[in-house]
Amino acid sequence: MKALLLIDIQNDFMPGGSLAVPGGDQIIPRVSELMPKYDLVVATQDWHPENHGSFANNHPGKNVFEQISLDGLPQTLWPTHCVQNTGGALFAPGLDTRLIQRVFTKGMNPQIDSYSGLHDNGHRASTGMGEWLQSQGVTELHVAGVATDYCVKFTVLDALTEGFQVSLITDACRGVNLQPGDVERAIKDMQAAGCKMM
Ligand code: VGL
Ligand code: ZN
Repeated sequence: MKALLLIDIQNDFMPGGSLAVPGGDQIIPRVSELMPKYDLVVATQDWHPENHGSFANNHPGKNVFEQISLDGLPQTLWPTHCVQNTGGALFAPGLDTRLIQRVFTKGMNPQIDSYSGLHDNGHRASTGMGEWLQSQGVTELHVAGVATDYCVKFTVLDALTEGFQVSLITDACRGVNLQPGDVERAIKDMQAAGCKMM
């Protein structure tokens, strides 16, 4: 079985949000057109506590987009975003959440970030998504969302490792591009790992 996997389509990643992904809102019409075509639609939601270690604000003297070490792992510092139970963490308006069967939250542990929807960045804990998809008989994933160069990429790589067939719906994804070319490099990395582009 095939499922549509929507990554972090949340207000803070849309234009005007605290960690806006350029053109992030442009994927909504495309995603909305696709959702009814799938028997199973699953979404991830970045869901951080206020004291999360990925927020520059929680590291006095450090700036946004600086690199630090967080509990032994390299970590990019981000603007405060997707704080649990705030408007920025809500799914973007226009996304028909009634068509989403399951939501997997990630990034709750203040000591570690979780770009992938399947595991945290240190592969220390599972979100349960891979196991749940397998229990539903899902073998194939079509992925859309933000950001192509972070959460989309690491979700795709983990899903491939766990044995899913994965395709990226490229016109339904947008990236941050902190460095020019990051999105293109992310797409190459995903392709090299076995992801198809559609
Ligand atoms: C994301 C940075 C920090 C993403 C989430 O959804 O790609 N990026 N948290
Ligand atoms: Zn985050």
